[in-house]
Amino acid sequence: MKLIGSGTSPFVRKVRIVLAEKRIECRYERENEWAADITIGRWNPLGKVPALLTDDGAAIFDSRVIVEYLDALTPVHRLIPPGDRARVEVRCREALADGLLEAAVLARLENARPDLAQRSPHWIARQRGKIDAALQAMADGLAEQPFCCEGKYSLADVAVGCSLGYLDLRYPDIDWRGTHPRLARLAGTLFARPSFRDTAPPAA
Ligand SMILES: N[C@@H](CCC(=O)N[C@@H](CS)C(=O)NCC(=O)O)C(=O)O
Repeated sequence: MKLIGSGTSPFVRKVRIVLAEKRIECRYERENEWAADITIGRWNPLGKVPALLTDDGAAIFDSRVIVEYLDALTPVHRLIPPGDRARVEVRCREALADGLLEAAVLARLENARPDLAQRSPHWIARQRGKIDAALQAMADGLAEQPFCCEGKYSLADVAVGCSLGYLDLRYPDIDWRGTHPRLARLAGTLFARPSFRDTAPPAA
């Protein structure tokens, strides 16, 4: 198998962490999703990383589909629980963390417009509001548990950890550790895991 991704994409990081946790061998090919000569469109018509190429030639894209595929590939360290209710809870927490990331990426792109007059403060504030709301919901959901769902490490923790790691990388001004000590505690545990350490994005 081959994973195509970039070193700073939090969605790629989520897949790499799942690969590591499940001890699945996979080649990793770096692609800059913003480069002019990008080839990812061959595998994902949306032109986004990550994409996973399987040994039988299939291309799987969207990190949520890829991690589901990987989790089912081997029973080693299941990250998505089998029961309907627990599975939906884990996937919903993952969707929340991914949604935070989508808002963070949109606000960052808006802020990066070279012409200041083209930047929409309203749009940026709207996305920042989603980031704040997602952080609050993550902290509320965590409460005093050691991990996001049923006190057990799961895909929800992988996704939440990736979203918090991305805020550290791109939004150092957001003091989520100060405002949400519960998330800080969770991140302390997650960021110490080898799977997180080995996939840490390069410093901004
Ligand atoms: N829902 C997708 C999101 C993937 C995504 O947005 N990837 C970004 C990098 S963080 C990308 O490739 N952007 C390039 C573009 O939008 O053209 C997933 O979970 O895989």
